[in-house]
Amino acid sequence: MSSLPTGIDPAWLPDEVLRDVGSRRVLVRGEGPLADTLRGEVAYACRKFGGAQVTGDASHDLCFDLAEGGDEGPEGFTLERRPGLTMVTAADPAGLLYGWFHVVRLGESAFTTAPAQTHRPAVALRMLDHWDNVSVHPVMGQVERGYAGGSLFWQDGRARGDMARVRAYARLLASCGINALSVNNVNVGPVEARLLTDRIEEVAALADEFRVYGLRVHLCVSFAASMLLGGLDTADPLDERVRAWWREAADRVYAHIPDFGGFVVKADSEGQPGPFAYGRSHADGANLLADALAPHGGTVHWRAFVYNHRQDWRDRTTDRARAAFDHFAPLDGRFRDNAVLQVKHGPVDFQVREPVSPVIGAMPRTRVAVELQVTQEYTGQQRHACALAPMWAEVLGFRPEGEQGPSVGELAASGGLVAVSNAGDDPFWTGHPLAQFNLYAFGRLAWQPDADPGRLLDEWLESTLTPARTDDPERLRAGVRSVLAGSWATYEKYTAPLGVGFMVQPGHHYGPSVDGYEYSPWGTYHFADRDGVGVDRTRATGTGYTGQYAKPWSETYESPETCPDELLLFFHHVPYGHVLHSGKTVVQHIYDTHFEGVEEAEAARELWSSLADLVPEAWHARVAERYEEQVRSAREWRDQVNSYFLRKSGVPDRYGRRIH
Ligand code: BDP
Repeated sequence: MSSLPTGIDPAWLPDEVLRDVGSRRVLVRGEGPLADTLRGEVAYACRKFGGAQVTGDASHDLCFDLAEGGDEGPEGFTLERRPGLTMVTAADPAGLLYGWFHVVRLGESAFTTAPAQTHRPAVALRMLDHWDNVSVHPVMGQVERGYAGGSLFWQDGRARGDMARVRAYARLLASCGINALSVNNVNVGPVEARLLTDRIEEVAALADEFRVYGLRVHLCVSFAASMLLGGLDTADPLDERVRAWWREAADRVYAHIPDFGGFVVKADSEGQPGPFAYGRSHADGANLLADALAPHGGTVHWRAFVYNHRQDWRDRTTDRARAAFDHFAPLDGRFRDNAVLQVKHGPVDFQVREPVSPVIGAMPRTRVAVELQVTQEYTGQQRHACALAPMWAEVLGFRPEGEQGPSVGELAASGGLVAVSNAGDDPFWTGHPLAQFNLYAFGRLAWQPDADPGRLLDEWLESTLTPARTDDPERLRAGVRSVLAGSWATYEKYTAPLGVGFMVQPGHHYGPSVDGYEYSPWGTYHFADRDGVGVDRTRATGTGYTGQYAKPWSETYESPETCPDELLLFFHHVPYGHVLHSGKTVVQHIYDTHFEGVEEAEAARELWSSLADLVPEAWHARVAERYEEQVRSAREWRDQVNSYFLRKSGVPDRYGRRIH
């Protein structure tokens, strides 16, 4: 029986939330590692709160049982109440384990008022990518774009010896529905490349911890592995020696990890090797690895984040936003069944506001996974509170073909929902304690893409800071909702305006630098001049990017009249005096939102400080410290962005506020 990790740091699922289930008599039926994990959960909760785990015919008031013929599907479960008995049934033990976490979330109502209900994940693959390096990178640190300390998996150049923390992480992830993860960086360094071959045992040790909570482990591999590790002189996907090398590599991996999930590949992107070097397509590249994995039931996740990062900024016809579609849409139908194209949700790079990537709707004959960024690279780096669930809910609800077509959440069911994790070995897991909500919400949205972000926030709050056990539950609830629910909108207000993106410090991407990337080759421009700002991506006069969308979006975005305000500068270069649908001019909107954003951040800081009596001290202090930095940084953004546009445009603020 697996034992539960105890005494590990604050996150959702503190012991306290086990009280309602831990005081019952609980029966678990079913065999195998996941059923054992469930028994371990039950035993732990009952030990803490005076209940009992019973066997055989002994009387009980909570029962987990396998049942055939239900409509839960794999991983789903049904909960029913009969007089004196709450029953959870599922087709497999994974469903029972998810059912357990659901009962924990319901708490007492699972035994009193909860109606009969069936839950099944809408998306089969719900995955986290970790951009963790085994060794510490001189510039990026150990976790690329990580803001929560070092890696949870790798320590002192090896897989961690003490796996208690890894096990606790597996538990947290399972409790919010995540069932897969990759354990190393997509930018595969020479040390990390060897995880595929002579260091596979370290990956196997991690897989052992995750397996018992129903998570399959994946590995990022270098497309050039046949050269780097295999001593071949080529990585050409059509070369028979290369194909044989990958087959053997996959065979070895599965000999160590029978339920290995598959490979994740970043190729021909930001310096990573790829099939272009051999004149081959990305379908050829992906299929090479898919074929090696196929006999074992593995999947290759091939990333669509392919673009030229050495652009000539003076050439306004090159458009980074176009790149993924230009590369991949023509390849639709050419990928193997066990190849998944993993597409970032926006066309550029995880900005605070982007349109949905046109690739997602353009590949009907390809399995597509949608990639989100839980780690807050461009959204405040876990120093700013920025709850991203509302953004993701918008993305997942977007319908690329208009109202009659499927949503992004529905399209992602073919390949999965994937996100870059924000967790590390920080005591609060995510650096900013409130950033835990992003991790939690991602898992829950991957399970149910149309879940309401507000409900998820409440769920997370109830199972983390347990307001019901405090002196003033309503004040705590209202306070946390108020600081988090609108925090993405607040962040957007004081950073890059109207969808234009970037304006961040180059390299580390924290804090403002309006022209930071303006004259660099990365393809992330705002084109502000004395007359106006924004990127003309229209078919009529710009880069033609709007033409990558199906109707109605191709038309909606083409015209500044119909383009939504929040994306105006993503699609159009407009004069500062252009009047938005809101009735404001672009430049006045910039001034107003930047003042408002700072005021909102200041108000959130004050509100948080008023919750000191209701939140554990260490938690409260850590968040308070982050708010100091958020307010400082928000003011810096406001001052730089506003003064930049005042100087460029020469248009004064209509309210005469001081602009530095
Ligand atoms: C960008 C990050 C970079 C990642 C890249 C990726 O700045 O560190 O390697 O995405 O997704 O956002 O591959």
